[in-house]
Amino acid sequence: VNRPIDLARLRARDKATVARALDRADDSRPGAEEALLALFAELAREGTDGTGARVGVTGPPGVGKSTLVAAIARAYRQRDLSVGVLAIDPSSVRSGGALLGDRVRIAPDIPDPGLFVRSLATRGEAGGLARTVPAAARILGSVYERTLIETVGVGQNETDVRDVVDTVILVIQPGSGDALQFLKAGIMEVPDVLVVNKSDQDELARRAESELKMALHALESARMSTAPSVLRTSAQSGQGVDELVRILEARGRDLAERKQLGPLRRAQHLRLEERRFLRLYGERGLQAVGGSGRLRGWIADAFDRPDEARSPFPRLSIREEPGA
Ligand SMILES: Nc1nc2c(ncn2[C@@H]2O[C@H](COP(=O)(O)OP(=O)(O)O)[C@@H](O)[C@H]2O)c(=O)[nH]1
Ligand SMILES: [Mg+2]
Repeated sequence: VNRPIDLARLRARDKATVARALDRADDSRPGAEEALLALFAELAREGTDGTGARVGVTGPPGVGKSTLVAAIARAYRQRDLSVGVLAIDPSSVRSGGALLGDRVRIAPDIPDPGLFVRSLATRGEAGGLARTVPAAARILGSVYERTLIETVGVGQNETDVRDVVDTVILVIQPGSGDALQFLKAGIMEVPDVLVVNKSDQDELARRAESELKMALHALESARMSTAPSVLRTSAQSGQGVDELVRILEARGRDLAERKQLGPLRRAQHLRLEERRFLRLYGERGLQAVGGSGRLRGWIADAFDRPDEARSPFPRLSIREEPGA
């Protein structure tokens, strides 16, 4: 567990080293948490901690998320950007969708040192890999210029992908009124980008797109939230993918120029860690550390001093069994 990760090799995107770092994110043995904090501390010291942009691709099974992720990854590579891909596979959801790197061919014939793909099985855990996914996203985001994360999800996001990426893409397919209904009912959070994929299929796609635009316009005026970009793609033929990547890149530049990325990542981290603490120790644990104000302060302090490799949580003053 404690064998150190060779940072020079990690920075050089040596795939075996990246894989080992990701294993560390998915390790729950004693000492693994400390090893992970030590890794982040080293990344923070050299200024590469989470510097890359992260994009989440979410939506119901079978809409073409994996195919789209592969297409976006290719478009990034054409722009000479290095890409890490994390496909979160909820093994509990058996459906028509293919697992990335399985049916969907993402990698070119020649091995590409600038492209890394990893799948993670969630084994149906509540909250979906509460520790692993954020840590894996942070590692990939420190090594690659762009990180893509595929998760299944409609309605409330089981995998908290919103809190590990800078930009959320919701993918739907023509003729599926579900997403529209979810959005209207407020069950589903409004994504940053809405993609109607499989637009090669028929003009259903066009209709879906205009219906969505209308619904979102209504939502925008009702809630005064920013309307997402809506566009049609065919992940299979590649149509619309360049425009999607332009939208993603523009959003990345915008977040950076308005100095919003740092605060966004910090707020995400606080939410994730507070939820994780509550899952681990429950309300009684919260009382034991002196309430949520104290917990948040501690989490924020640890986050603001990553180079100190501090424990993310205050020490519990009474012993609690995890899983309360
Ligand atoms: N016609 C058409 N089929 C697509 C498109 N994108 C994906 N598919 C197909 O839809 C099926 C599910 O795709 P997949 O990427 O595995 O979906 P996921 O479950 O959302 O990851 C596969 O058979 C794909 O080949 C598209 O743009 N057009
Ligand atoms: Mg898939």
